[in-house]
Amino acid sequence: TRDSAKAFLRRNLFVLFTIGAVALGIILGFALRPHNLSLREIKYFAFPGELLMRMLQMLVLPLIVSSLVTGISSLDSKASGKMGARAVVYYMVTTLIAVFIGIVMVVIIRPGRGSRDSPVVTSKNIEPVQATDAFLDLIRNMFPPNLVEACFKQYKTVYKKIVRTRNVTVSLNFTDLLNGTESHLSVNLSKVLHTVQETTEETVPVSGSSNGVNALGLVVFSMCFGLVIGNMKQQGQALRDFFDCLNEAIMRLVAIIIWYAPVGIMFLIAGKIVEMKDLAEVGGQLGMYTMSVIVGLLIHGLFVLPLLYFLVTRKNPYSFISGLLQALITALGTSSSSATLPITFRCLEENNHVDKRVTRFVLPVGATINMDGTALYEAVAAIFIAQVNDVDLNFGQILTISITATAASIGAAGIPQAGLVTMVIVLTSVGLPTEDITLIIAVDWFLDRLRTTTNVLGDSLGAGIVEHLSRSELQNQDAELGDSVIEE
Ligand code: DAS
Repeated sequence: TRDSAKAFLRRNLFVLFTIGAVALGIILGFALRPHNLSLREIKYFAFPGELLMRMLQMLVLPLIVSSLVTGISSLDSKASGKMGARAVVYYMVTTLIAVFIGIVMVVIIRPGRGSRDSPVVTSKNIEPVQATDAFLDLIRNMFPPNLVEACFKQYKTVYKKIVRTRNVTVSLNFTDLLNGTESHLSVNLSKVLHTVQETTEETVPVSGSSNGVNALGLVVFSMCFGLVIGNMKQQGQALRDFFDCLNEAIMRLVAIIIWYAPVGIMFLIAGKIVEMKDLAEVGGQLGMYTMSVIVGLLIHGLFVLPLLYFLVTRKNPYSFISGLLQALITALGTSSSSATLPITFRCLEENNHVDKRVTRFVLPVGATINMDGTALYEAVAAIFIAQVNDVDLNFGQILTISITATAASIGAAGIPQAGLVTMVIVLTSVGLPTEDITLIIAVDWFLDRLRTTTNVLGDSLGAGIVEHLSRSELQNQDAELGDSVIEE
């Protein structure tokens, strides 16, 4: 009992310590705002947070490879095939539910309403990219070399069109819902998009594609490699031991970094709060849009996913979620599900005791292609932009948005604001003006954190569900292992 009390304290004391760090980060951020620090000063101030991101990113690629290779090679191909199928079905079902929730929210709340006069864009000589081209382009680029690069290329094409029509100034006249006053938002597009491009360029290398390898391609390679050495029986034993040891070593590094995480998260949050625009600038429509996304994510993350977990496992989902708090807070702080992956592993294996053969297989794949929060967000944002442009979407277009939002979430890398980049696909698929992404940028840094947390929650509950559904295969494997040990 002394050990269990110690473990309980270490786990919960630590989570409380991290929650305290988040609160401190928020206080520190608001305390520093009046000092109007320059971007450069903010970068230096938030460096301890950047340090945490880089430490975690350093682990992501070796962790994905070692856990997938070890996980798959330790299962016979029949078991891993069944487990993989269960994981993919779970990913698709939960992502489509998330998109559906998003669409219901944005249609009911209608944040984009009230733009009495349709937006007046002074010069809109930007022909929308044909929806079919964008969609076919997306399918063609779905797999390596790299969907993120493909979206970025797409994004750049659109961006060049906009910049070519230099100094396009979008002036939107709409009633500010909260204050009921006439609002007028005019923004010099090329300048803002340039900033967005810089930000995106800055974040895209972070996805582990900095050394030219992209996470999605790596997942596919590691799964194939794991299957092959898993079938090499004795001959592949040395490699299996190597990757098993590599995985163990990475997890020990995580155990060290996790003690620094609260400090890093504190500075990440404080830095973002210092940098964010004045909330007063966030017009009424944007406030309603933000609320639509938040309510949608809460419904999906706190009701739908836990209900699904309960229906399948008959266990209390909230005690399972209480073991994930450290990972959820890290996702909130880093807004990167890839960077959070090492901590997600640790929470599931140490706190929730999920079988390593399941986590090593399901988590790296989930963190790369299962993003419920992002899918929900892309659907809400696209329909919000349609509402602001007084475009009435028909059923076919809403269906297209559902499909492209799902595809865009699969393609989004687990890096900060990846969802903003892949949003281009969804907007072009229904011919909506992609430059209107600038309308939602002001709140994206905040919504990104919430949707990333939902992504991590979806992956983690998925691991619990897949483990429950695969318990017979796992028990058979244990029995076989047991027999082989007795034979030896
Ligand atoms: N930040 C992404 C992630 O890490 C999600 C997104 O940008 O939509 O999951």
